[in-house]
Amino acid sequence: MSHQTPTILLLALLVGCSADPSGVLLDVDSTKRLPVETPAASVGSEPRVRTNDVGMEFALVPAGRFEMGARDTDRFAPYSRCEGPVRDVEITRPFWMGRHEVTVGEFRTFVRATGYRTRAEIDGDGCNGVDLGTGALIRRIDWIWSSPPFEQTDDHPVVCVAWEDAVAFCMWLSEVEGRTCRLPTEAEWEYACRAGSDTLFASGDRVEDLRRFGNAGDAALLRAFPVAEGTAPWDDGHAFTAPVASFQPNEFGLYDMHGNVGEWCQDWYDPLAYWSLERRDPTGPAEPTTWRVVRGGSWYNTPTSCRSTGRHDGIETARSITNGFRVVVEVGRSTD
Ligand SMILES: [Ca+2]
Ligand SMILES: [Ca+2]
Repeated sequence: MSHQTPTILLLALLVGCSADPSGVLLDVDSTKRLPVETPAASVGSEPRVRTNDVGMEFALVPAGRFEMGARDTDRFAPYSRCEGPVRDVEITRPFWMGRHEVTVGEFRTFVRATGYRTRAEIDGDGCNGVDLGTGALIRRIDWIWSSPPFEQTDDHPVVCVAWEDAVAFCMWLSEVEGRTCRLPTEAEWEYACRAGSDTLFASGDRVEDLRRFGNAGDAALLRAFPVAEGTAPWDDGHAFTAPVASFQPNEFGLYDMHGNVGEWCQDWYDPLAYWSLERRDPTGPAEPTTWRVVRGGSWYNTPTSCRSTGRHDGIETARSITNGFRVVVEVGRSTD
């Protein structure tokens, strides 16, 4: 039997750059816009994809340059002070990226193969979320990756996984793949999300265009969660997580970079990270901070929070019903 424990942990995770009223589930922050430089190859052409031995699909993201972050002139600038200054960033090597977030089914394969227990299970106190009736931030011990507070099939993105759980998955997959698998750097993530775009979303600057590309907080969420704020003025039919790849992919063939679940990245989070960002293949702050980067927003967030430049943060051991991850597979000289 589960019991509920009101907690202030989620609020304690709020840092720096937020202002999105519904962006508070795990950590938080938000908004802005920016410009980018398109990588020559692959934009506008058919994405190159592959499926690995455990059925995970990857798309090849080409090397290239882009402008990372949001400009001061961005209309969401008041919400995006941690998203600048804009940096000219070069991704010098192509990489394979999961076409979608890691699913419940894929995570189950990992657990069955290794006997792995997530941080939520080891700690025995479950996962962070909200009481859908009152909007109160709560944690329940029975909320773990295999039993979140909403229905999920194996095609849904896994949630209630901490950063360290995501890293453990990547380490296992590295052995399965025989090559380095890891979380994306924050720069790789934004570059892949933009897929050559320089707009608020890969779909353009209009918030309404996000409807085709991502599962954000919308009328469906509002029906299930009447106290939700800032929801999108449309109904995408998914109050909580949606099966991965339910929406359109971007130009790199990647699904759900905007919304569905927020995605853990490799980097430490620092609201001022861009002031000292390396130009080539940046990996974020050199010194540990308290948080790791989370990107893309989720089913619980407003469209604003799902922008290409939106940055969120979470403690490594924190787990939320809004957060999951996707995997990068490194390539060498060959892209096979
Ligand atoms: Ca939705
Ligand atoms: Ca996502």
